[in-house]
Amino acid sequence: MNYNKIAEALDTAAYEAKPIAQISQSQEMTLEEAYAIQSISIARRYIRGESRLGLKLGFTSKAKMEQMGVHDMIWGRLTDKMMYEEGAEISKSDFIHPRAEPEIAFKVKKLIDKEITLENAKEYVSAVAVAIEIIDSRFQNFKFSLEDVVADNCSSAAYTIGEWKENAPITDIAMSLVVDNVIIHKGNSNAILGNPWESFVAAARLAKENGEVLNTGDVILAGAATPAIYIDSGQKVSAHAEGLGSVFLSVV
Ligand code: OOG
Ligand code: MG
Repeated sequence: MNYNKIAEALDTAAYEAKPIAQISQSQEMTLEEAYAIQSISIARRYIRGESRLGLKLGFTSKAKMEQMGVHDMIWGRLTDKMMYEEGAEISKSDFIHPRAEPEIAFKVKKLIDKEITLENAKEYVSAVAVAIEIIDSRFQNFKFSLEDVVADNCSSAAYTIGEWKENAPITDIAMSLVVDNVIIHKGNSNAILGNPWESFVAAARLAKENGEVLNTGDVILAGAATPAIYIDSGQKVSAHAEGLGSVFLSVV
């Protein structure tokens, strides 16, 4: 398998907003190979000048696993180019078939260089916030195997984060995804691994296992609490989380 070639095809598909065929349709790929391809593809972004801002987890809720037919937690990288200011306009033509989902974001307080637990996780988080993640699979028809989506940096495309809150509770809070004032999906933060703090603990573990570091100021996206929805030009998309407030993007 030519890792470089596949990484380049995925990176170009994202850059040009043109979908490609699933890798798994033409060749076998292990999960390890998929993560290696993800690294190479993201390195191409770093070479273009993007910088890493943090990590995201995916398929941390049943709602998402069932929607996408994939059943294992995955992780990917977030870069500064993917970050949009709260309330920003995002241009649909920069994406292939973008979808939005409501998320919880963590801000890392200090370097994490060992495994952490549910009991001490809060010591490593300076603030939490509600967020919208825009996912945009680089594969045709948004269809993929677990290995495909891992190689594709877990469909990461864009995100925006609401006001950071230092001590807001995030367990068992209501969350929703709203388009033009219509509630599209409702959920609860505990849909994320039973408790969204588990997602932060998992991010620290996965980072350590994979030679990534969680640095002061990094952003961690916990994974969506509800299914995602396709978005379109002219829409105002917002995510809401009880006690954290809301955040929106305008699609143009
Ligand atoms: C993969 C990304 C999953 C989440 O929050 O579960 C994800 C996808 O659905 O395309 O970001
Ligand atoms: Mg997500």
